[in-house]
This record gives sequence, structure tokens and C-alpha cells, in this order.
Amino acid sequence: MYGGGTIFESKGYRDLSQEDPEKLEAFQARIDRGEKIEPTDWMPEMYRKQLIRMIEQHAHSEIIGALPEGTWITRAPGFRRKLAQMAKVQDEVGHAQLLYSAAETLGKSREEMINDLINGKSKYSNIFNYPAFTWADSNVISWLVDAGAIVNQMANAKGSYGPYCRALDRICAEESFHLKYGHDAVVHLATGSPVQRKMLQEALNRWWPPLMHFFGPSDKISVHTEQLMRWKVKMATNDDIRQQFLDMYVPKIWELGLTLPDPNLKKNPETGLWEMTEPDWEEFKRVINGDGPCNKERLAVRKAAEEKGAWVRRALLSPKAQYVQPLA
Ligand code: FAQ
Repeated sequence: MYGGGTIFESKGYRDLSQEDPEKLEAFQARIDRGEKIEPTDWMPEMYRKQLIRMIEQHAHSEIIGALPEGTWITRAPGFRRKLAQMAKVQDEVGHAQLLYSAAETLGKSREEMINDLINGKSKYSNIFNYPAFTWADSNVISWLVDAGAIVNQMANAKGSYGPYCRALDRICAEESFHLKYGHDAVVHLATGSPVQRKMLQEALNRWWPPLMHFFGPSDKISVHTEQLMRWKVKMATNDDIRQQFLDMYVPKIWELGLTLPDPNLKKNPETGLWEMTEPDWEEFKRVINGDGPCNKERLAVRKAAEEKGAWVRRALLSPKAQYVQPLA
């Protein structure tokens, strides 16, 4: 609840009234026993619908997430950093491939998913709607956005839907390299010249509020968490994951002599929980609904890529393509 009500809609995702109660009970029992659900198994329509929503949003986040760092490939300082940046961006797009394949097992085609992204019907992570003005912005994404993604994905990789969990296992292995790359780049700036330190501090100040949004709305106003936890699609609540992230990374940020732009951020020694200024959920809602600083630009780039690549897809799907011999 938020000021007396949730600011998000459940959009009928909780309606199980059409399901056979016996089947529902047997399904829940499988989940409670820790079994994996596979694509051909019986599942409630809402479980399918929720998974498509979540995996699809995750896939979109990976391809859109490649854009802010992608713009820094040509401007990365030095050949070594350019190579690493390029490899990271390529990995993110590969993660989208894995995730789209996992979502397809639930019955939604990749074409439909991409169309829903381009038309603004599907969401993707709030955080990629902010600009990466400097090289330090790109480094903060590589370190802290990847760190946040890993905390979320490590938890959900132990969830109930087989294809999603297997994709997450592979993604986490690669993300751990990204994290090391991002940390190395941040340490380089933090231990560099005063100008580099200033650039880094300013980037951190810019990215902190969207990073606190990144883990999703607080448990008091999240609409899907309760059902998704029961079905073990989410293995921890949004607040739990945010707390885990703060616990792991705030000390590391402070160790580098950097500050965070929240005067209320501190760990309560009695509860063991981090206290912070309540994120601005109205801004979050605006951004995820299309009105952030870069939403239009991000979708325009995706749309252009889709249009430019149409001839490749047409050629590959053409009946004549099957006669083309692969190169030896
Ligand atoms: N951004 O009821 P809840 C990455 C929406 S991967 C946008 O709490 P839920 C890798 C939510 O969809 C990053 N929208 O929702 C990388 C819902 O709206 P809807 C992506 C958000 O699903 C790194 C409404 O708010 N990771 O970064 C966000 O239970 C570097 C109510 O929220 C994943 O997608 C948000 N942050 O919990 C790439 C992980 N949060 O759909 C490049 C999988 C919430 O009803 C560079 N997803 N909303 O219209 C999840 O774990 C969950 O979906 C949450 C949200 C935790 C994101």
C-alpha cells in the first residue's frame, strides 16, 4: 500500500477462479516439494502469464541495457577497455537471446515479444532509461547494475520454472565477469586523479536513485510478489533483494572513499536492516510507463535496429535459405 493504496495494477494476474482446484493443489504441492516445472507440464494460466511477463521484461532489459554501455565502446579509454566493453555488451545481448528462448517455451513468439517492446506495451528495467553521460556512468552500470542483477538472478535461479532457472544459471556465470570488470574500472577511477574521482562521484550520485528503484517497488506496494513467491518464481521479495545488495555493496563503495547521495542511509545495528530515504515511487512509475529521460530514444534505437535487420530475418526464413550450404 502507498498512501492508502497501491500505485500499480494487478491487471487480473491473480485470478485463479477458472482453474481446476485439484490440479491447482497438485501443482502447488510440486512447487512446495521443490520440483522444477517444465514447458509440457500442466500449469495454471496465471503462472504461464506471469512467467511470460517477467521473463520477457527481463529479456527486453538485457537488449535495451546494452545501449547505454554500447555507446561507450568507441569512446572507452584504450584498446583493452574497448575490447572488454565490447565483450560485455555482446554478452548482454546473448542473455536476451537465452531469455527470449525461455519465454518462447511458454507460447509467446519472439516476434510478438519484440513488437510489444517496440510498441511500448511491455516494460523493461527502469534503470536503462537514464543517460550515460560519462565513462564513469558506464563503469557504475558495469559494476553496480550488474551487481544488483546478480543478487536478483542468483536467488531466482533456484526457482520453479526449469527453462528460466537454467538460463539464469548461465547468465549469472557471465555476469560475475562483468562485475569484476566494472569493479576494476571503478577502482581505477577512484584511485586516479581528482578529476577522475569527481567524475566517478558524480556518476554514482546520478545512478543511486534509479538503482534503488531497480529492485522493484517496496513490498508494501508490490503487486505480484506475494503470488510469485508462492509459486517460487521469485525467491525473495523486492525489499529482501534491495537489502542484500545494500549489505554487500555499500561497504565496498564507502571503502573507496565515495559517498552516497542519501543522508539517511545507515544500517540499523539492532534490526540488521539498512534504513534509507523512501525512493520516489511516483518517479519510478513515470519512468517505467514511458516517461523517463531516455525512453523515447531507447525505443527508437531498437525500432531502427529491428527495421534494418528485417531483410536478414526474411532471407533466413525464406524457403530458398535451406538450400544454402553452410561454410565448411
Ligand atoms: N523496472 O509487483 P512488482 C540487467 C514493474 S537485467 C521496470 O514488484 P514484480 C542486466 C513490474 O513489472 C535487469 N518495471 O513486480 C544488465 C510491475 O508492472 P507490470 C532486469 C518494474 O515482477 C546489467 C510493477 O512494476 N531484471 O540489469 C521494475 O513482482 C547491465 C509492479 O512491480 C529482471 O527483469 C523495474 N525495475 O517484481 C544488462 C529480473 N520493478 O508488469 C545490461 C527479473 C517493477 O504489472 C547492463 N524480474 N516493475 O505492468 C524480477 O525479478 C521482477 O520482475 C522485478 C519486479 C523484481 C523486477
